[in-house]
Amino acid sequence: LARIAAGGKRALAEALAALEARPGDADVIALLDAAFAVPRAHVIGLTGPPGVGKSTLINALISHWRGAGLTVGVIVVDPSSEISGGALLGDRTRLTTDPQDDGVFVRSMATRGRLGGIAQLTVAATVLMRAIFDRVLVETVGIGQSETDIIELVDTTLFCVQPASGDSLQFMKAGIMEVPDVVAVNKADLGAAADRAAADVLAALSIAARGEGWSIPVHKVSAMSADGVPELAAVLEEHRGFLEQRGLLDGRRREQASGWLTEAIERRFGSFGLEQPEAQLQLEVGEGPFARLAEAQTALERRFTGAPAPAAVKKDLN
Ligand SMILES: Nc1nc2c(ncn2[C@@H]2O[C@H](COP(=O)(O)OP(=O)(O)O)[C@@H](O)[C@H]2O)c(=O)[nH]1
Ligand SMILES: [Mg+2]
Repeated sequence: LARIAAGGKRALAEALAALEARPGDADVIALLDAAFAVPRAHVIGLTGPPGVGKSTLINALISHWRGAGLTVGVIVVDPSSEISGGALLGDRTRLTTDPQDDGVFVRSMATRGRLGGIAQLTVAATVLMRAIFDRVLVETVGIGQSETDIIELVDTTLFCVQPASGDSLQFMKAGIMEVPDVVAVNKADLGAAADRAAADVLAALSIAARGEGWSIPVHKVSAMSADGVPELAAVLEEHRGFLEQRGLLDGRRREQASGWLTEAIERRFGSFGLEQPEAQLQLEVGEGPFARLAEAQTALERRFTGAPAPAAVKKDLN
């Protein structure tokens, strides 16, 4: 992990390639659990409909944070690969970062035809990058389920809306307003329309509070001119502070890890698999889910293929 952190873009790219190529290898699993144990970044998810300005906002946030000496990792989740083989997202290279700057790293990931839930590779990449950077941003392209799935992955969810699109109201009706921790009304340079959108969102939020004692801020920003970006960064920081002060951050991350375990087992072995004793997994404080998942999968495979488990594996599970 230290070698990857010190090795710049190339070392990280190689590590991510290993996660993708051989996710079941013992060294990969050990790396991920080691990374899970030393979270460094505040992980922020950006959601919102296509065209709202998420990528532009990410560029602006990167500049802001790099200017403050903070390192930034970005993961762009691209569910369009399910539909079109990846061609839908012609704009996904809109992120324009300096290739010489080792303090910023962008990686886009296809979700490859999986059904429901966050792809395991995205989980793994987030955990690894969380151990390395000061900030990690996860952008979804805002199609369907990925909007709400992102909450399983991040500390803070930032929902982006834009003026006069009708999107904000539609998303609120669909119940998405229970998801975000912070709302950004982008394209504030459009003037009065942005004020109206902000008022609409505030009105909707007043009837859909998320609870936990955090009232969701609605922040106007122009990603293009960077107006309001430092203030937005400060609001995001405040949410992280809130989670830490209330002792919610570790709990949120542990619940997420348990969720990944459950989801991975269910995806592979169905709900019947989840009911098996091998799948009853409680994570210790600070314990990563990756080795546990690999053990459980091995044990369940043995059960379902009828092969007797070797003594060593039995002992571990008891
Ligand atoms: N007027 C205005 N246009 C913006 C702003 N931010 C983004 N855009 C434009 O909105 C379009 C979509 O932006 P993009 O970042 O690709 O949106 P994404 O699909 O949510 O990632 C682009 O043409 C941007 O130039 C903004 O603050 N003001
Ligand atoms: Mg984009």
